[in-house]
Amino acid sequence: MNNSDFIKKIITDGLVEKDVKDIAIKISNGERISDSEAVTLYEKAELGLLGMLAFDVKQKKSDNKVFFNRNFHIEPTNVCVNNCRFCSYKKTQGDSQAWELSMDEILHKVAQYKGSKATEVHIVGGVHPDRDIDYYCKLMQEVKKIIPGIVVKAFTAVEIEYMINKAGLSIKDGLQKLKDNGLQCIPGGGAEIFDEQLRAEICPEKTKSDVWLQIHKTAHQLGIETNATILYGHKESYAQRVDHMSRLRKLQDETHGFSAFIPLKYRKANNQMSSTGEVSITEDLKNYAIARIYLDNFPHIKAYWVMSGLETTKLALQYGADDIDGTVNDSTKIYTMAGVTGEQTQTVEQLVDLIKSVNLVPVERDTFYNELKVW
Ligand code: V47
Ligand code: SF4
Repeated sequence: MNNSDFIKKIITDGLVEKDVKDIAIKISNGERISDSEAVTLYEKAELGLLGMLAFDVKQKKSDNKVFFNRNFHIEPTNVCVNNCRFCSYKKTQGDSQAWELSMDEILHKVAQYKGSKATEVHIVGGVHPDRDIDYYCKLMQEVKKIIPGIVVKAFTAVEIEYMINKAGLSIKDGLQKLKDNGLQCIPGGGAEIFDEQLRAEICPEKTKSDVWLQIHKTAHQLGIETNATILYGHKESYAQRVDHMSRLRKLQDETHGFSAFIPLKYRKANNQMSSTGEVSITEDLKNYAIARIYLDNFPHIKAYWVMSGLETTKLALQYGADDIDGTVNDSTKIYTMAGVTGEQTQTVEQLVDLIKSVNLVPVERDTFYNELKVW
């Protein structure tokens, strides 16, 4: 009896409600579930069952493998023209916690990784009012001069929209210009929650949902792979989480340009939505599992260890995630400023041990999921 048959037997013999049972059988047969079925899973399915189903889906996609890479972040500035209510990171110019690194300061940070085995630099920050597309093009060129082989994964759709508009370019021409100057992959930030009404409440100034999707669609058409995120665990309903994933699943059917989906749990410290609180770890696991099941056309689900912490990351690997991001090297402040405590850097050996501790196989990858080494 294979895994899926075993799960089907448990579902059929066990005390699972009829509607959940029907959806579970569909999943173990490899069929796509509908939006309303995903909402039913959120509302009624038992966590253990979701874990079994999601792990089976993950195994069919990536076998026993769990991916990670050697990366570091550069955050040029936390000065931002927007004012997202959940953001603990943004500061106004002149604030004691604001930083605006000069080109030289950024390049000095990059130079520290020359000769290291890092394969990716992840550059994101606030939307600075005085910086433009030419500044960022020059930055990417200079980074490549220092470490020619490094992959530049940079700028959320929010930063990209601002620099392209400022330059008076179309999305296509702006992205082409960024690509010509070194942009190879776009991270998944800025997606937050696509529901227009809730988005207007929690991040009214930010790139609108259809523009975020249009930027990623155009990137895919130009051959730039991207990621997608969801910010969950604040004021959103289950239907709004599913609506968010539904828009991503539709776009992915068209372009196949997304590599990974990254659920980001809302963290409450030092921002304007603190009274909302944070959801539990069981809610995190449920969310990883349903994302893995629902987004059947996404190759990878990432449990970003910097955000979720090492213990929850281990659990997430049993609930459908197959990627944990990279070494990071204490180079991002987004989460510490939002109250995440714990490790901010992991050696390759520590990431390998984390994955092995849940009996899965660590695979070091590059940005595009080419396998570099099975550990
Ligand atoms: O878009 C901001 C989130 C994102 C908070 O593509 C918060 O591989 C929780 O997108 N609580 C940026 N989340 C980070 C991001 C990312 C990170 C790692 C890897 C990749 C990738 C992408 O951080 C923002 C926003 O959704 N965020 N504030 C907060 N208080
Ligand atoms: Fe600016 Fe990003 Fe913070 Fe929003 S989440 S205020 S866009 S830095």
